Amino acid sequence: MTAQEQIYSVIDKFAIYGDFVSCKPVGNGHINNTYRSSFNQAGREVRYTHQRINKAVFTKPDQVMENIASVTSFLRRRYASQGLGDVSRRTLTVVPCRDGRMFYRDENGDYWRTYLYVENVQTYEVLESEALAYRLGKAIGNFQNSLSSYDGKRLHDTIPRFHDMRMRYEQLDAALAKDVKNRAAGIAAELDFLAANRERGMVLTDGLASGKLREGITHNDTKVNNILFDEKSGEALCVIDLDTVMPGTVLFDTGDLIRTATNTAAEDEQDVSKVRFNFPVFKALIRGYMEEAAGFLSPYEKSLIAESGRTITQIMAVRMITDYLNGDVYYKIDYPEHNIVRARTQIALIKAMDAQWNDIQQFVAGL
Ligand code: GN1
Ligand code: MG
Repeated sequence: MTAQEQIYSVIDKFAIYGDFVSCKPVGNGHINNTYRSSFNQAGREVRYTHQRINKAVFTKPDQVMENIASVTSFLRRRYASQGLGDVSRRTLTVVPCRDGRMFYRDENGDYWRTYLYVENVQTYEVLESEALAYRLGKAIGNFQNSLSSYDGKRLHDTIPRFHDMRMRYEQLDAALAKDVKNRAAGIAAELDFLAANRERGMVLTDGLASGKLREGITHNDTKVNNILFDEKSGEALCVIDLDTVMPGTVLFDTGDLIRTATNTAAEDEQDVSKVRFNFPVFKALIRGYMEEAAGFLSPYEKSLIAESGRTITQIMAVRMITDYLNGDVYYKIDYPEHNIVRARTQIALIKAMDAQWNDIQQFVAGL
């Protein structure tokens, strides 16, 4: 079987009508494999996104799909009831299998899913424009605000304690104790930095445990390149990559948004001198965010907005270094140093935030 025939045998399980034209791998996720297909439906081209779900990371793909279906159908109803147009471009649409299931399990035990492809959109790895940052902040604020009225059944914890800093540090400790690749000695400075910041990093985890932070719905991966911008209007339209929607504090998402939108460099920039905290972008981002989120955030949540950006950047550094020490078993890598390069950009970003910390806090407090 050729690669096209192989992929077609999977795609054919989904309730797609029309004639198959082509399919190719796309995307730059660290976890799943993504493809885009094109069909000829009665003379019109219709495109779809297909993904093979990483079963080492998502051990309960059926629960992942249940979460996604719950959230997307809630959002679709809400956007429609608000009279918003273009609803199928504002949230992902799951295309079920011909047998009605939301996923297909192939002969290797791999799980696949299909979405309508959202046309005429653009994504960004690095955000330079304040106008786009403002729209991005609004989109995530709106996403959180919309889901704050979610009334369906509680979502599954598909990756338990996903953003639990205590657990992530315990995983780092375990990786360090084994040091299977003898890499620890070469990254003493990074390990020292993480050790010095350990207690401070617990604020969101402890807040959830004590009830000072409310449990809501979290996307858990609101990095800039997971938001689709309309090609024409520039509106931040759709939040994609819903694999990790789970119960959690909304600040996980606010934090990941800050982490990725304010970094002047890519997550895996090798030249750390290019990593700076983009203050004008941060201001625009949080202005847009607060327009949507101010109404439902508690005073305590508001007080932790900037801290959430620092904390989520830190948890990424912890996870990337853990994977580096474990011999790169979790994230996809393109070269042996990839994980430590990613971690170094995170640490550089935290240092850049710290250099302007008072101004950052003052700006948020002043809103
Ligand atoms: C992974 O799905 P993807 O590749 O965008 C990771 C996120 C990290 C992100 C860092 C399930 O996301 O938690 O923030 O990489 N997803 C999972 O870029 O671990
Ligand atoms: Mg993801």
